[in-house]
Amino acid sequence: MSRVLTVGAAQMGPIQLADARPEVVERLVALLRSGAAAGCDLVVFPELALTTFFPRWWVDDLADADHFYETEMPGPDTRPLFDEARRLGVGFHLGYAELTSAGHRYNTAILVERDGSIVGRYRKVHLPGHSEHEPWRAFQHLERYYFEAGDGFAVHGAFGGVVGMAICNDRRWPETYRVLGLQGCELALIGYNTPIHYAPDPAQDRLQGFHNHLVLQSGAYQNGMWVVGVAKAGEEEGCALLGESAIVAPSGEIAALCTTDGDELAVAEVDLDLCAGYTGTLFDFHRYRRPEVYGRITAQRGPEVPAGVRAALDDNVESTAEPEEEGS
Ligand code: CDV
Repeated sequence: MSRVLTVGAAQMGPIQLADARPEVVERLVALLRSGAAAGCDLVVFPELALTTFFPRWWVDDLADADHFYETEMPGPDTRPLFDEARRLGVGFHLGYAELTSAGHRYNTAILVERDGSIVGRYRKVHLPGHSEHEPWRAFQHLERYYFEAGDGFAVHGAFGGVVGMAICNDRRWPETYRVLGLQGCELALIGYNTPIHYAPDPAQDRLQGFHNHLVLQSGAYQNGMWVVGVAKAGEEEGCALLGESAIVAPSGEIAALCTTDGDELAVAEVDLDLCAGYTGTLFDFHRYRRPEVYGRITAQRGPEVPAGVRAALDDNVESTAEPEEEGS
């Protein structure tokens, strides 16, 4: 059986506060149709693809933001996307804000097969930003206020292969790809909303595009998997979002790239059998990894410099200190 899929990275231009959900879904349906015309089996939409990136504003009462969340999937507004997917025989991946019946809030993505059935759901693990109002920022990044963290990375047997999901900031963490890779992931789908301005360290602003491709490409290569990174891009409510959505091969090479900041589809032929060229050789995890050597350290939350090394560093600080002047 052929394991070559045609995959579309369906980048979106900005979604403004005033844009109603049905209008946004119409844009998604239009991208899905473009995907069908290009022969796509799977179209990948960004993180929070149904709304503006609302964590950029503070609200005193979380309930005032309820309208940004989906309480069912599909719901009345999103059903046309599912219906069109089934009609066209094109699957999709969609990021959205989820509010559960128990009142939990997640930054979520789902994977939908070509028959319109949901085959997987993922809740973002690495939540960036802050949880308190920080008025000094040009705009907020309150994901830690609006969402609870998900609790794991899973893979799904879908589209004739092994498919995993991650969301935005997850893509910067090597653990994301490795945890997926250790479960045999061949195709990782990752939507993102990345402001070009990074308030805690603006020196990183000029590097946003470089860092984006750096992590997508290294994650793909070091784990022998295809990675599809898809942006919501452009000027959204005064905040410039990075585009440069890309489909990356297990070689680490970019196979398809978006070149605008608007709604745009970049398409690639994704041969899942290429993964084995890496996972069966250089990155044969079973043969070459040494989990018994790095297990204790990787379980730590942060750097814990061993006591002996800390003492040596402290000695070094003392020995390089300016000698005290005689007689002082
Ligand atoms: N939506 C995100 O997760 N954005 C982060 C920004 C805040 C750094 C990102 O990693 O792109």
